[in-house]
Formats: sequence, C-alpha cells, structure tokens
Amino acid sequence: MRNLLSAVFIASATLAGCESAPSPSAIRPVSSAKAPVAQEPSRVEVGEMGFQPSHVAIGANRQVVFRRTAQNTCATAIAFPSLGIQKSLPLNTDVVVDLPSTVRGEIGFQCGMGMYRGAAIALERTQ
Ligand SMILES: [Cu+2]
Repeated sequence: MRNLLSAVFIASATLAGCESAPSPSAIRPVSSAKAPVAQEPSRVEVGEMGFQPSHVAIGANRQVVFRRTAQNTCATAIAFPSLGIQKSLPLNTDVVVDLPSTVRGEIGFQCGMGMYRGAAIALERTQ
C-alpha cells in the first residue's frame, strides 16, 4: 500500500512538473517566416541583341538584376546615366543595381557605350 501511494505521488509530481514547465518554444508565438514575401527583383538579360526586356517595371524594392549571357555583345557594362550609376557585367553573373527609393517614372539605362538602351519604370510605392 505504501509502495502504491508513493508510486502515485511520484507519477502526479512528474505530470505536474511537465505542465508547469513548458519549454520556451511552446509559448513563443508561431513566427511568420514566410510573410510578407519580399518582392523579387526585376531581371534583365543582356545578350547579343541588347537588353531583354528593354523596358522593365520595378517595384518597391527598386532593384534590377542584370545578367549578361552573351560573350559577343558590347554591353559589358550597365549604366544609368541620370543617376550616375555604372557597373560592369561579368559574363553569366547577376549584377544587382539598387536604384534610389525616391526614383519615379522611367529611368533610362544603357550599355557602357550607349548603343543599347532601355528603361526601368519605377512604379509608385505601395505603402
Ligand atoms: Cu554597347
């Protein structure tokens, strides 16, 4: 009888211990790691025929990714003359251009020598 009582006592103490000591992860609110989804940067491929697409809309993140995929193109650099931005375009490498958050409307870009031209169209910020 004494053994049974002590067994019950131990069992209930163990249960109480479990209930009174929740792990920190159990009370932490579920994190919304997926939300909100960051906007994908707009992409422009730089090939033998120039920019594809030549006109690209950019969103709130104000980013354009250029990727040169052709060896034989004079567009080995990307320039945004009105913003004083110029970056070289290594072959098959993503080059991210961050435009100022203040830009609005159509912002022209071109290859290093100005033969190929295009434009990024900055949409109004949604927030
Ligand atoms: Cu060129």
